[in-house]
Amino acid sequence: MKSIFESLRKTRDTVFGQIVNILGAGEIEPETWEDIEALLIQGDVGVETTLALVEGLREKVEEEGIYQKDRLQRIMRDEIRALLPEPGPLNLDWPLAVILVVGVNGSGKTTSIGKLAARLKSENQKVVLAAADTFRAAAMDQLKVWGTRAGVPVVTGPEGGDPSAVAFDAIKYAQSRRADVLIVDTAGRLHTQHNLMAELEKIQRVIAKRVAWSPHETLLVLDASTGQNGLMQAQQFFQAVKVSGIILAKLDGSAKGGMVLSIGHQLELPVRFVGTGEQIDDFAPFDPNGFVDGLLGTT
Ligand SMILES: Nc1nc2c(ncn2[C@@H]2O[C@H](COP(=O)(O)OP(=O)(O)O)[C@@H](O)[C@H]2O)c(=O)[nH]1
Ligand SMILES: [Mg+2]
Repeated sequence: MKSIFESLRKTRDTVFGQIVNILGAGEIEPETWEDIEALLIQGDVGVETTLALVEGLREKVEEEGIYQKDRLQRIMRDEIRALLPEPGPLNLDWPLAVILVVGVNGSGKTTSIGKLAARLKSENQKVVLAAADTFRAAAMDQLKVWGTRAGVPVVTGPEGGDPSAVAFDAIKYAQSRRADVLIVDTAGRLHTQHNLMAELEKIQRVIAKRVAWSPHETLLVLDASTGQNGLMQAQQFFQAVKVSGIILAKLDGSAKGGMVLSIGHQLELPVRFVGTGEQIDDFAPFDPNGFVDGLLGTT
């Protein structure tokens, strides 16, 4: 299992570690702020979040009468931490909790669902998966493979069939088996973006009609290697479904871990889990404190 600290190595080495270097000895000068700003933007923190962060730092520095650079590091840590919403537990305390998983093609939905299923199962939850990505038969097969790995049943439908019908069948199946959690996989690409969003809306509607207050969680999977582009994609999904949290896949090997700051600050969504590799246990609940330590190299 790859740790968060290890998965953040590239982000740390190329961006945040450089900031820590800037914050060496000497006095704070106007260039200090410019350098920090440039590195944050380069590190996929996003312009809006970068400006807010640097503004916050400058205010603190003024308030506390600090003029030495080496004192900035602690303030930086606190300011970054303050941008990240507390994840809290998943909203799963229902007779049957339904988790809808959305995201663009290749972002890591199916893999993350497999990992999440294994995790929930290890916590003694009875899990069922719904293969509502009927667009390609291979997508359903892939979920079946993950279902086998995780040891949980997968409900599928015919290729090209109605994904809402699969969700509907899976709900009936899960209820008859008295399952605790149903996780619904969805397509990330259809003939048009409009079709995709209409389909997701419909799945959401069908689920909501069958199970009270559901979907209880709608998790958007973002690929950590896409940085700020991933955030732009996220906005499109907001038009169709009510996203409650983010799964950040492929954090391992990405230098764009800084995007987590703008997920918190701009999207105002908690990151729930991070994917740190292709194995079933390369998956961890998001811990904001551990994440900030991983970014800055503080332990
Ligand atoms: N290194 C790494 N690869 C991942 C991770 N999550 C998914 N992948 C890979 O990303 C590719 C796309 O994943 P998939 O789950 O099929 O995406 P989907 O199209 O959104 O369902 C696959 O090759 C996965 O093995 C991760 O956390 N780390
Ligand atoms: Mg998939």
